[in-house]
Amino acid sequence: PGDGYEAWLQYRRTDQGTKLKQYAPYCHIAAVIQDEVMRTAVNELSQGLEAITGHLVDVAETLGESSGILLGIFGASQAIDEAIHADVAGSVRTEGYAIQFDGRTEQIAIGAADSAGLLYGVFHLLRIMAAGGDVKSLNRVENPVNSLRMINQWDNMDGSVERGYAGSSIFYHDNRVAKEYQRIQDYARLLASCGINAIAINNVNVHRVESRLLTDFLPDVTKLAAIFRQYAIKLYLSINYASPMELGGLATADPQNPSVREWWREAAAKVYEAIPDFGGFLVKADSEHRPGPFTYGRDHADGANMLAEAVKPYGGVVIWRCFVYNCKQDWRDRSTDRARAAYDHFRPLDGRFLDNVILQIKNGPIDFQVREPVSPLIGAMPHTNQMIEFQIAQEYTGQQRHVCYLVPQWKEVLDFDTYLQEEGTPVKRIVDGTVHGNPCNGFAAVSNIGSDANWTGHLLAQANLFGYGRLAWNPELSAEEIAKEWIRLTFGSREPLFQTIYDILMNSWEIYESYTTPLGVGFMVNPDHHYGPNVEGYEYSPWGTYHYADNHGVGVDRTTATGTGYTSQYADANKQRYESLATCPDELLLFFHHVPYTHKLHSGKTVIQHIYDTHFEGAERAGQLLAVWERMREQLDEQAYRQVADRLEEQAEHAKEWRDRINTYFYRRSGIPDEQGRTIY
Ligand code: GCW
Repeated sequence: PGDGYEAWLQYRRTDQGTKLKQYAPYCHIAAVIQDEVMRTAVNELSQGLEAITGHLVDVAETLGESSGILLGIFGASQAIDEAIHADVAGSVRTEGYAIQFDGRTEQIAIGAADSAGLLYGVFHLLRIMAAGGDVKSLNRVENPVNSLRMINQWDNMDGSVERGYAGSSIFYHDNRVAKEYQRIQDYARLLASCGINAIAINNVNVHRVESRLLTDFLPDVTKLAAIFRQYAIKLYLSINYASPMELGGLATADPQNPSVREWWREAAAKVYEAIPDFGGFLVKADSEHRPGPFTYGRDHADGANMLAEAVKPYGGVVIWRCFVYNCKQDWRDRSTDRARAAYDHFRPLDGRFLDNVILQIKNGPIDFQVREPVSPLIGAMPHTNQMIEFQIAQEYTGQQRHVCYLVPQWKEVLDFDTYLQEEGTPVKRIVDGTVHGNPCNGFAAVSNIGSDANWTGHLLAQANLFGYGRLAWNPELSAEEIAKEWIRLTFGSREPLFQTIYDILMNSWEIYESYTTPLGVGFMVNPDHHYGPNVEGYEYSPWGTYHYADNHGVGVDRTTATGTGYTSQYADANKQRYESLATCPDELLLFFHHVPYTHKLHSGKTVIQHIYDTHFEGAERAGQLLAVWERMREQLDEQAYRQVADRLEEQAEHAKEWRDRINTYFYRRSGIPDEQGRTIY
């Protein structure tokens, strides 16, 4: 794939320099362009078809008797109403589409209820064609399962990206909005092509300059909104809760203060005047030193509702993050458990939030670790809109220097049965709104892109961005299908390359987990930047992320019987499962229990032997990734080969560092030798 810039939209098959003539009959498009998103859809389709087939494409208002592709909005296009049966059309919802092939006319019809649906339908068709797939059997309706499918940029205006591992920001530099509009548009296109429909363009940690995106920089923001609008993506801003003071010169940011409320109403009015379809505000408040309502003796509902009222007249929403915990904890204090914090803070507020507030909840109770249980807050507030937050950026999963395909992890989270309404209440059904029937819901995730030519630093990390979008659209897709789709579009389907990349992706999370933190205990990383092993890096810090390893054992007792009581935040079936050593799954053992090194896992191994074995095996498997990749050299474009090879080389070395640090630490603590007598220092 060359430098990787076109990602999964290359539309040229790397495995057969030849164009795909089989699709030439479809190089006629009929559409009556009604708005800019529809224009985008038509442009994407004609450019895509030209790239795929090598034929010129013509666009007209009708197809007549010719074969080709018909695009139209139901009720507005007679041709589409004739091509797609009313019953089928009736099952297409907002942003959905029907796509079908008519064998008699040799026409492909894409019909939708709105132009966004057409755009998604076009990308669907292009995905099939670019992979050389069969269009003659097309006959389906697709509706997005989640209404909000959002990306959070953690970009700062100085050009840095918080937890960014792929260069600098494409949105800002030198405390200004960057004027690289083409790049931003190319990003919008990538996002829309996998189903994303919302973006917050600045870091949730909003500092002084970024606060002014709401005011001084509004003309620039308006320009960015216009770029994303073409791709049916709504723009949101992260706001600084203390803006009425920092920007407005008020003496307080108290949500009950009338001048504060007025300040926000005016601020919202100005934003909506400039950007009538503005999405709303994303807020990190009273978290990690950010200001919030606590200062004034108010709670999160007071704070969120004040903002919600300000955007309500325009149909805007407030997305309020639940990543709230005490980051100045005393490590000596064994009664405070960071894992409990989100639930303890928010659950009592259920029913108090306005209906245009959405709580954004991280998938796990701690912080995007390689392994965590599912946050018990998800689904626990039936009268409140909720959305789930994932992190595509690999902060704790190798920082895009190690390969770690995260879709399998996300799938586990989405499929997790909360038992909140008896058996069969998985996270995905809560997040999509079906369980509680709440109006606003969906997915958010921290982006993994930056100014690097290939967007994500590690070329294989593109699969995570793509996979996130596809999963937000339809959480039923499997990690395997998504991986295959991405590989086909990015590298083609030639063997053995295809299978090799597939195996690398599908094994990568397990490999990464095996040489890093064991059995769900988390952290053990270097403070601040979070890259690389440091077993006690956070052990005596105020951040609440401890493992309590001593000479006898390791792990956090979060049971209700003898520990922090965190297990009682789950519905009974899950509480029982985690509470008891007999049923707690091995991979989460140390998250929930403090056990001796000699404790036997369900696997039959002792904890200490498990640590040794996984670390030796994990580092070895990391080394093999490089070896298999090297064998693919002939089949790959040199640039793409190099890029991944360099990272795999670093991973292989760094995995050894992890192995030796972790093994040595636990060997010195426990004094128990490895059964196999391998080298531990
Ligand atoms: O994962 C942690 C990160 C912080 C981040 C915070 C959050 C944006 O280390 O860099 O801040 O989470 O999610 O707010």
